[in-house]
Amino acid sequence: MVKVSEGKPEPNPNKGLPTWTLQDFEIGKPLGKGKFGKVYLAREKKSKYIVALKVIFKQQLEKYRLHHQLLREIEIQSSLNHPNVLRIFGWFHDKDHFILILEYAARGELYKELRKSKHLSEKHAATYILSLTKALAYCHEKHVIHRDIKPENLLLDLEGRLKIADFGWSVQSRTKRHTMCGTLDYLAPEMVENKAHDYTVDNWTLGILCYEFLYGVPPFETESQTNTFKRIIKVDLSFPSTPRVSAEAKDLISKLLVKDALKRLSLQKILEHPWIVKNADPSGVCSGGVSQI
Ligand code: AK3
Repeated sequence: MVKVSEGKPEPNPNKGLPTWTLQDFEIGKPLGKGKFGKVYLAREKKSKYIVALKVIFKQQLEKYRLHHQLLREIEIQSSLNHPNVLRIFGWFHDKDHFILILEYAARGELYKELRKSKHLSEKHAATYILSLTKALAYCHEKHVIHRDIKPENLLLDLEGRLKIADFGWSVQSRTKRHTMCGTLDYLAPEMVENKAHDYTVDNWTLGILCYEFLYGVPPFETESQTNTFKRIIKVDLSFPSTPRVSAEAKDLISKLLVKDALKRLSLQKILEHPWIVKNADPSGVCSGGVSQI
């Protein structure tokens, strides 16, 4: 992959390397619709290599002035190499589109699996949380904060291995950061209140996801943004009696959904947590079926 300098594309960013065009690919079925465009299954004609192509409308990028953000995503994601982080192989553009060449995740969005089965078994939930924790520990080591982890951005490969995707809102930073917007459900209190934040926002999100995997809904969901905001800043957390969830799982969630960012369980401590140790498959592979009930 090609490195892009932060914010400014080089006059010829591909310097001597082959530049891809849409003609190099056979385009297959659409895999999903995201912000700013569609994702297609595709095959590179010469190598027959299967990839996913995310086609982004330039007009949309310009409207929201997000060019620099897309280039930052490409730079950050191409510097990451981890089994639980979706690879970006390259990018190109034509008159109207930016196209990202991505690793294909054959089993698609975890979100769909969660909606289909309502909630996951403790085994599967713990395995996904373990994979996510490992991926985030790797990202944080490289000073990358994802900041937009939610079920829609979690993909599954053919074997059911979790892949974090879409680093569009990520930052590479050693210091505290401000800003951003979007759906509130997965955001830490310091982010919804627009305060300075650091990599511990991703730890909060792990608590949210762990809850959602086990109960099927995020913990602070309400009918309105205002009320979700209020519940997040109060950390208004409760555990329904159904589905039945183990005390150890609730213990982990309670230690992640902590208002004081410094007191949230560290990623290392998550790896050692009894619920993870007891339930997670260290290989990270989740087979076809989902709920145990
Ligand atoms: C299987 N699906 C950033 C901006 C604007 C692979 C867009 C499968 C899939 C698949 C992005 C993305 C993505 C990965 C997942 C694509 F910065 N990286 S999307 C659904 N099923 N296999 N990929 N989906 C910005 F300007 F704001 C617009 C982006 N970035 O969309 N990145």
